[in-house]
Amino acid sequence: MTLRIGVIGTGAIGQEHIARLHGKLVGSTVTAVNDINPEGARAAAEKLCPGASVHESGQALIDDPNVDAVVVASWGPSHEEFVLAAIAAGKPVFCEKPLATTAEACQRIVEAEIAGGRPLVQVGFMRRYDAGYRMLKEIVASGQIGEPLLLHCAHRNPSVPAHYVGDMGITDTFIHEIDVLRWLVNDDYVSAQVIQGKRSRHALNGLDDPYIVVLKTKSGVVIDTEIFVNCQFGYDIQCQIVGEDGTANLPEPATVPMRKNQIAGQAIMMDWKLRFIDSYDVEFQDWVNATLAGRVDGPTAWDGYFAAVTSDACVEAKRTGQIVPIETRAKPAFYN
Ligand code: NAD
Ligand code: ISE
Repeated sequence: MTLRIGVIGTGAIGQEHIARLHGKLVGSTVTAVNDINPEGARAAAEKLCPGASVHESGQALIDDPNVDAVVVASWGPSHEEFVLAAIAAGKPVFCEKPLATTAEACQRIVEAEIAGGRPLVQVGFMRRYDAGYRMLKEIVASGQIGEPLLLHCAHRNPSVPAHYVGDMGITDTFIHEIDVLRWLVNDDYVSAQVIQGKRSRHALNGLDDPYIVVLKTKSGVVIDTEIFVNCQFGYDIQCQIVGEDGTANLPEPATVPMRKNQIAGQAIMMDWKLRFIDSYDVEFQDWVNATLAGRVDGPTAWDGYFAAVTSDACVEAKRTGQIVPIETRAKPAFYN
């Protein structure tokens, strides 16, 4: 059986996902697309999934009888509307991160999914599917480095586009660490603190850049993460776990060591699309397989809600300079 998918949002990641869902992966095809920029949607369909319907609205795409499941890859503020509409139509929906831009909006999605009575929502936290993070998780779980005590992480982008403003360093960038680090150490967060760095001259649009976020978990693990989205030199993701008996680092992506022009070294990637390309493929193949089997196996709406509560606390901590508690509702049995 083939899963017929409609994709809302045909920008950077929408096009990446269309290409993998229409031709690269097994068991899926893209039958419909939509974007608020209709020209962009038409061009993406022609190039990547010829013959797919180009709908004038996200709702029309969701209502299309030739769409079995929906992928939401539009801007964050539009996610809630489309995920709720897919739930109302009883269609499985994969939503790119963030699930929604506030914890209240994520809570509405959680409540709608529970009221519908069956799991339908998966959130695009693809780092859980990355081979490097999976190896790190296995090392933690095996006890080889003892209990994790501290984590030192960094999320660096060479630069960001003009529409990247305000607290997107947390809501759009750090949200990846918020999800994957909690999954890695199998613990939830209890507090957040943000320490501003000296502002880079490359930080435009009034952006604060760089800064450090410190999260503390229930069991006492302290996690510091540098967010630096104008670092210039590359797309650089770091994660070191300090355990009772040793340390473990996220492996660097495999690139060829070279010696040239008096330098011995390895190239650093510049583009997030390439850094996690394999994990997107694994993530979507897993989603297609589970959806065809009537399940959600990946990060759930509850994970999206938890990330949003944490992200809200980080934004508050950044604004106030205080240590802000992270308090969520009790996890519904539906997500156990
Ligand atoms: P983008 O700006 O390149 O593309 C977004 C597209 O959505 C644009 O074409 C825009 O016209 C369209 N759009 C916006 N609002 C819409 C609406 N109401 N209805 C229909 N179309 C709408 O952005 P992007 O980099 O592709 O990011 C899209 C989403 O994917 C964001 O939520 C972002 O956080 C997420 N993202 C995830 C990853 C990841 O690694 N998982 C990487 C990049 C982006
Ligand atoms: C982007 O949306 C992503 O998800 C990238 O992984 C992240 O590095 C970047 O900062 C975000 O804007």
